[in-house]
Amino acid sequence: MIDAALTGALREARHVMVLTGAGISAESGIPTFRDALTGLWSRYRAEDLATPEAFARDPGLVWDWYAWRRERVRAAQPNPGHRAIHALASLVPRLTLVTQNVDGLHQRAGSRNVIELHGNILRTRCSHEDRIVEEGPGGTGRPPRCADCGAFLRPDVVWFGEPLPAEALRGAAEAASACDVLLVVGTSGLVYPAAGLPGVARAAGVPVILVDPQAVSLAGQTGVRHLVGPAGRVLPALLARVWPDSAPPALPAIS
Ligand code: BJW
Repeated sequence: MIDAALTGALREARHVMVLTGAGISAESGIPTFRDALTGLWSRYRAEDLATPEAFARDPGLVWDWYAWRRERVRAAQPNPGHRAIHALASLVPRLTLVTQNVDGLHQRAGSRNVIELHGNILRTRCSHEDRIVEEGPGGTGRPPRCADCGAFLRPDVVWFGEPLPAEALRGAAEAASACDVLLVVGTSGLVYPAAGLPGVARAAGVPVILVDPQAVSLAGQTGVRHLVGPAGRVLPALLARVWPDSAPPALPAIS
């Protein structure tokens, strides 16, 4: 329920942090990872596809799987949840948007300075030199090779067992302890270190608002308000309730 305490906390916040996961893009047709029927990990094994060991064992398989996912991402469009978060940036003095997603849909909805904790599937980097490279029109092999050193190219994403980009993680942790409200949207909270960020906020006394259709483990914690439902419906409704006069006209009112 969106009550006065919740609307007041958001209306008075000078710095809002938003942490998103795969759920924010579900309504754009991008599968989540752990949803029981439709999640990627219900059909594929993470160990076979999203680890450095898997890439070393079968680089062609991993490359093809990411090429398939990249096409889905290219064909997808941002949804009302992404657009509500973009709108929120103009309604609060400061917004830090941190995402675990690799799909770039926040940026395509208009959000700027997005902190990407797990990289971006549309970028490619050299597996040897860790340098971002343009794949180039002639990039045929499975995977194509780096024009400079000949090593395989790989998607610029963070696999299990790999460190997150240090600056992104530092920025996210700083924002989690310094913000006035943390909005957590569409993440199961099972993958660390991103899953530790709400704990950083709670330890600093920051109120947490969770938007997720499921009762994920964060839902029952002290200081956490859970708005149950899909982000594409809940976030526009939340903005319309907190800023009835200034929310963009496209945002629906709630009863
Ligand atoms: C909706 C919705 C709608 C649905 N609206 N909501 C501490 C404890 C235990 C383990 C570890 C630990 N620290 C580190 C680890 C190991 C590991 C880890 O966390 N393992 C656990 C799984 C056990 N972490 C790592 O390995 C990380 N690296 C690391 O720690 O390095 C240390 C190191 C330091 C120095 C040197 C070397 C190493 C790396 C983690 C990388 C994660 N990578 C992936 C793949 C990215 C690339 C790709 O896309 O293929 O990232 S895995 C996958 O999970 C992806 C996601 O970003 C991440 C999180 O998933 P997310 O977003 O939460 O999705 P779901 O599906 O889980 O949840 C979706 C939610 O949406 C659900 O709640 C739904 O209900 C909801 N929903 N529809 C709103 N319409």
